[in-house]
Amino acid sequence: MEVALGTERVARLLQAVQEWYGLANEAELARQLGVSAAQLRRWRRSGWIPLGMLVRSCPEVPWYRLVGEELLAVIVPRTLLPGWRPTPELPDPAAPIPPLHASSALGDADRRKLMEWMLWAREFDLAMIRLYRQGRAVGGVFAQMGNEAVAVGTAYALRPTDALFPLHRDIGAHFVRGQDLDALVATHFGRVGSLTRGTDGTVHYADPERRLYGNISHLGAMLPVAVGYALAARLKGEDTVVLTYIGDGGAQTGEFHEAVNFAAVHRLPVVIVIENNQYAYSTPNRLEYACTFQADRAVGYGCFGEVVDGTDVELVYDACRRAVERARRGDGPTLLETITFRMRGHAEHDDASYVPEVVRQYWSARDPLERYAGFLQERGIMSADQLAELRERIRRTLREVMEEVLQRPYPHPEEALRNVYL
Ligand SMILES: Cc1ncc(C[n+]2csc(CCOP(=O)(O)OP(=O)(O)O)c2C)c(N)n1
Ligand SMILES: [Mg+2]
Repeated sequence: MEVALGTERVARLLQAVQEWYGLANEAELARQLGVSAAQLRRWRRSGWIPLGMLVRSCPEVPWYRLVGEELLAVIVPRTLLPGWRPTPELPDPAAPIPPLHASSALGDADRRKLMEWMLWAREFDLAMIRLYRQGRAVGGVFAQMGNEAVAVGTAYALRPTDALFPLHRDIGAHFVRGQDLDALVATHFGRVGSLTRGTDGTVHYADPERRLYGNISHLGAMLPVAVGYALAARLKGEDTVVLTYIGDGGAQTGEFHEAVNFAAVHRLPVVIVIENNQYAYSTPNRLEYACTFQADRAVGYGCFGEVVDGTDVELVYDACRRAVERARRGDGPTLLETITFRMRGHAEHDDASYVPEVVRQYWSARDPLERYAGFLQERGIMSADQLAELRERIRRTLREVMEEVLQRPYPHPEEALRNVYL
C-alpha cells in the first residue's frame, strides 16, 4: 500500500536507504529496492511510497527511527522552532526566528494578561535569585526562566472548576490561578503565612479552594494522583479537566507510564504536559530516552499527542485548549510536549557549565518573554513604555512583599506536627 508522505519525506527516506547501504547512484538504489528507475522517479515526484515494501526490501535499516519519526510526525503534530534539533545534535543559532502564533481565541485583554503573568514569573525568579545570592533565601532556588510561556499558556486554557497540578518550574501557573502573592512569598521563605506552615521552601502545598495541588517531589509520583483526581471527579459526576506537568527526566519514571496508561484506558479528562527543557539536572535528553519526541508515545498508549515550541505562549495555549476540549468531551488524555530551555542551572547552586555555549546562545535569542513583548508591540497591544511600566510595578510590589515577609518570624515549631499521623 502506498502512503502519502510528501516529496520531502520520501526524499529523506530514500536518502537514508542510500546512505545505509553506501549506494552510489539512483540505479543502485533502484536495484536495492527491486524496482525500476522510472518507478523510483515516480515515488519521488508524487510523494507517495509503498512503505511496507520499502521496509521489507531493506530490513537492516533502523526504520524504527526513520519511518517511525516520519509517520509519527503525521499522527503526533509538531510545531517546532527552526534550527532546533533533537539531541545529540546541536541547534543552529543562525536559524530564522519565525513570527509568533496568534490564537483566534484570544483578544487584546487576554494578551495583556498573558504578558503580565509571564512577567510575574520572570520577576519572581530574578528576585529570588538576588536574595539567594545575598544569603537570605531559605533552601534552594529553582528558577523557572524559559518555562513562562508553558506554565502560563497551559494554565490559561483551564476553567476555574478544572484542577491544576503544577511542577517545580510552574510558578506562572500559580499566578494564573490567582494564588495570593503574600502566601506564595511566605511559602518560599518558610515564614508565618506559608501555605505549608513553614515545612517547605517551595510549592509543595495544596489549595483545594483554587483546585491547585502543588507538586510531589518524587518525580512521577504526582501523575497517578492527578489521574486519580480525574477519576474521582468523573465518579462524582463533575465536569472537571485535570492539567498536570512532568519534566523530560520525570517522564522516564515508571509512574509516568502507569498514570498515562490508566488515563488512556479509562479515557480520563487529563492533559499531561511534558516540559522538555533539554535537561534533567545535568543529564541531557539523549541520555534520558531513545525516541525523538516523548509525545510520540501517545500512539503506543492509544491517546492524543502533540509537540509544540514552548517559547510561543499562544501556540502552547491553543494546543492545550484543544487538549482540554478533547478531555472535556470524553476523548481521553493528551501528551503535550513543549520544547523549551532551562535558562538557569537546575537550582541556583548549579552553574550549568555542562550546557554547550551554542545551546545557550540559541535559546537566549528565543526568550519567550522577549518574543511575546515584540509581538504585543508590533500589534500595538502594548507599547515599550507600558511594558517597562508594568515590569517596574511588578518589581516594586515583589520587593515590598518580600522585604515585609522576611521580617516575619518562622512558624512555631509545633506547627510542624499538625497533619502528621503516626
Ligand atoms: C524519583 C526522583 N528521582 C530523583 C529526584 C531528584 N531530582 C529532583 S529534580 C531532578 C531533575 C528533574 O529533571 P526534569 O524532570 O527534566 O525536570 P526539570 O528540573 O528539568 O524541570 C531530579 C533528578 C526526584 N525528585 N525524584
Ligand atoms: Mg528537564
